[in-house]
This record gives sequence, C-alpha cells and structure tokens, in this order.
Amino acid sequence: MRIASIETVVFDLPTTRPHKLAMATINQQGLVLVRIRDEDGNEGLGEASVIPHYGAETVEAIQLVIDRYLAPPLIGADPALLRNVLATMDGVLKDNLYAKAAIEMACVDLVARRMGVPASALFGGAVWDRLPVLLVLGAGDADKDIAQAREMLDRRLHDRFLVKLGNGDPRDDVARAAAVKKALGDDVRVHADANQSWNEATATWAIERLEDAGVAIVEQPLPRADIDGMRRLTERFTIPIMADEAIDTVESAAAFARVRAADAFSIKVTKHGGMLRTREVASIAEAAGLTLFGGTMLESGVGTAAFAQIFSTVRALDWGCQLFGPLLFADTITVEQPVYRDFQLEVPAGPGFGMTIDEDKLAFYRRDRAGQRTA
Ligand code: MUC
Ligand code: MG
Repeated sequence: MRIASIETVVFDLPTTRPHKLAMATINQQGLVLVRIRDEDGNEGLGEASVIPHYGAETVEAIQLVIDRYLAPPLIGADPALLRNVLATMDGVLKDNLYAKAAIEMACVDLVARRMGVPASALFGGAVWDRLPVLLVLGAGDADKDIAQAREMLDRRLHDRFLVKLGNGDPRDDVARAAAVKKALGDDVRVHADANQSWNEATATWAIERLEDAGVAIVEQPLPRADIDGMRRLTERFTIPIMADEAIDTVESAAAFARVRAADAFSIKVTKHGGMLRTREVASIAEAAGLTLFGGTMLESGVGTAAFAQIFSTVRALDWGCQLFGPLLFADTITVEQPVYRDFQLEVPAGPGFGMTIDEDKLAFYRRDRAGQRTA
C-alpha cells in the first residue's frame, strides 16, 4: 500500500447558537479536512478543527504546512507504517501537531478501511462501544445554560455538563457555576473549565468555592506553563484538577505525571499530534494513576469518529468525553452521522472511522482553495 495523493480542504461549519469560551465566541468553526488516497483509489480521512485563539494554530497555516512541507515527502510512503509516517513529518518540521495529527488520522482510516476493521483495532482494540458525552454550556449566562441543560436531559442527549469560566470577574464565574450545579442537582455532574485564565491566588479562591458548590472537577485553572502552580493546587484540593492546554506533547504529559501536577488529563488527538501519541499520553496517565477525559476541539463527523475510536481504547476514561461538536453544528459534511443516544456517543463500528464525505455538502462549505499533491 502506497500513498498516492494527499489533499487538504479548509471548510467552515455554522453553529446552531453562539458558543462562548474564554478565548472566543464561536458562530462558525474552521476545520481542515485531509483526504489521502492510495494507488488503488482507496481513501482515508483526517480532520483538524481549530478553536480561535485557543493555541498557535490556524486552518490556513495547517493547510499550508501540509501542502508544502508534510505531504510531498509522504507520497509513495506506506501509510500502515504509522511510526515512519510520524518520523518523516518530524524530520521535516518540528511541532505543528494538528497538521501531523490530521495526516496520521487519514493514514489510520485508510489502513483500517483496507483491513475491514474499526480504527481502534490498530491500537489494541476497543474496551468501550459507547462513551458518556458531556455538553459544554456556552451561553455565558446561568439561566440560559440551565435551560439548555434541562432540554438536553429531557432529550436524553447529555446528563453531564461543563461550565466555561475565565471570561470576566471570577466572582461572576463562580456564581454562574454554582447556580448551574444547584439547579441541576446531585445526580448531574458539572465540570468547570477556566482555560488558563487565572493566576494561582485567584484559582485558589475560586476552586475552594467551586468545590463547596459541588462542582466535580476544575480544568486548566492556570496558564499552561505553570506546572508548579498546578502541582500545588492538585496537592491542596480534594476536588480533582485536570490539565488540558498544559499537556500537548507526550513529553509534557510525562512531565505533569512525574510530579503529579494534575489528577486528570483531557486528551485530544490534534493536540497531541495524532492517534498513536494520544494513546501514549493515555498510557502515561494510566500508569501514573491519573484519570482521563476525552476532549474535543469541536470536530465535525470525521474528527469526532476518529477521536471516539482512540477514546474507545482507553480504560481509564473516567470522565467520559465531550465530543459534542456535531451537535453544535447546524450542518455536516459527512454522509454518516455520529449517533448520540441515552446520554452516550456510540463508537462508530467502522471500517476505519466509518465516515464518508458528502461531496455536495463539502463543495458548499469549503473555502475557495484546495491544495493537492499527487504522485
Ligand atoms: C477545551 O478547553 O476543552 C472544548 C469544547 C469547548 O467548547 O471548548 C473546548 C476546549
Ligand atoms: Mg479544556
């Protein structure tokens, strides 16, 4: 099996409602689709979704990096040799984890499809066939967040929620999270994510109150580089502290696990630079006795299916996942849709990621330029 072509397409999907995070309010989401074909015309799909101002990535840069630097040396390579694919890309460019992840995903999908197995089979096999799925409440207003959560409980889509903090006065943040938790009651788990917005003094003040309010876990309270601060908060509080932005490379995850600077990790395929590396981060966490949360960067059907495949192999996925991207978007570019039922996302049974592209939809949502590399 040889890679014959690697194509990138930037597309934008509208959301059903504004989604408010500390770093941006999202009305439409930019994504990069990667399509890899072998010499027999078989296709594998990968996807990188970019949350504005979340990190260093942009969809335009991802497309350029793939088209100009990462794709050419991979033409003719065997997509089944995933470690060689990663080494080739690392030899050309450092970092650029989202771009590398999207290419590696497409290799995984291509190979698993050709083998007729779900992608999870390439990573030791699934231990879960469905994943509890949390919804991020992004209205930025307690009453609206509570109303949305109640609607989701009624529709049996989500029975756990996450309140986004860090977008204003910490007192308002804490009051909003506490109001949501109080309204939803003991049976409904509520997470909080500050997306690096606080310093240690503010975080200490806020986490104490979030713990009292019954919030289950606090995600990334401090800036990503503050490993010492995260360690002190983890030691100080009973409520678990989760690292998200702080752990991207396998090495950064190992550094956090080594000094126990978090109780839990949020894992994401694009953030870690691919499915193999996500599996490695998960193994580090499991070996260190940490718990795991299947994170999202707001993927569409392709990325959601890919993330779900790797999350399905993670036994310590104690916090479930937050793969709600397809439910946030008003439309889709795939023929098949991820299935959400009884508060869970069903892990697509494959082969590969189990997703194919709806060409008309992609033509409609793509930006005006597609890059192409052909042997
Ligand atoms: C994050 O920090 O987890 C994921 C979902 C969402 O709404 O924002 C994020 C990023
Ligand atoms: Mg987060």
